[in-house]
Amino acid sequence: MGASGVVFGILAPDLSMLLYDAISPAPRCLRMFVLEKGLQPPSVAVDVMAGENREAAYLALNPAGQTPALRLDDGRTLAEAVAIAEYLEELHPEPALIGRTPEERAQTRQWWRRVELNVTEFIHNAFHYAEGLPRFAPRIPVAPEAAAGLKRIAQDRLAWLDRMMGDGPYLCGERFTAADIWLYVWLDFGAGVNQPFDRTLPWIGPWFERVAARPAAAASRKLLASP
Ligand SMILES: N[C@@H](CCC(=O)N[C@@H](CS)C(=O)NCC(=O)O)C(=O)O
Repeated sequence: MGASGVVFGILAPDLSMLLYDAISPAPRCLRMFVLEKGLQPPSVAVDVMAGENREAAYLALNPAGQTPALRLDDGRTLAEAVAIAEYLEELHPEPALIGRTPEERAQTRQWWRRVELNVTEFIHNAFHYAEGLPRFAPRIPVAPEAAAGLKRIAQDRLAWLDRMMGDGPYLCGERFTAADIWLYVWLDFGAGVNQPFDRTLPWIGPWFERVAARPAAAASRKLLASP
């Protein structure tokens, strides 16, 4: 068990749904998603700063060693924030954050993938290879020489997204979706780790303030289990 011991009970025989949460952006995406849905899943905090997620107890649950993860009622564990969000939306369709129709869901996934594959993964990896290097070098392969280029491409692709946006308040027009959550959380994270985005971008700038004003945006800064 980790030095902090916050994953107490990680292997407990109780087979009910349990969210493994952490103070990091991927878990925060899922927290904001859960909060927007009005769900209150039981959760425990994993101390990723101390590397608790890389210890045997957590690896037994999620061999990828990353957060978030969701233990299901049958004892199996799901990882990847997007996959967990998709699962929760199927269990709790309302309010819809992915979509109510095949067309809505496809449109959300289109923007979600553009956001992840072009912007947020670049921010994430640039952090691993630069500001997060001391923490991540012992855990994952790192490429410090790539950091500056990744940061540049993330900002370039953000401007590319900006140019594609229409008149709607959100990425999917009038619908606030998971794609907005992911982009917001990662841009907010980037701003704090030497990856500020251009607030003068004509669509993204006002959009960011609009999403930041949602109660779930502020609430998602804290762990779900926080008092
Ligand atoms: N693609 C994964 C990324 C998960 C991930 O990288 N989680 C980070 C927090 S943002 C983590 O657990 N980092 C600690 C580590 O890798 O040791 C997802 O979206 O769930």
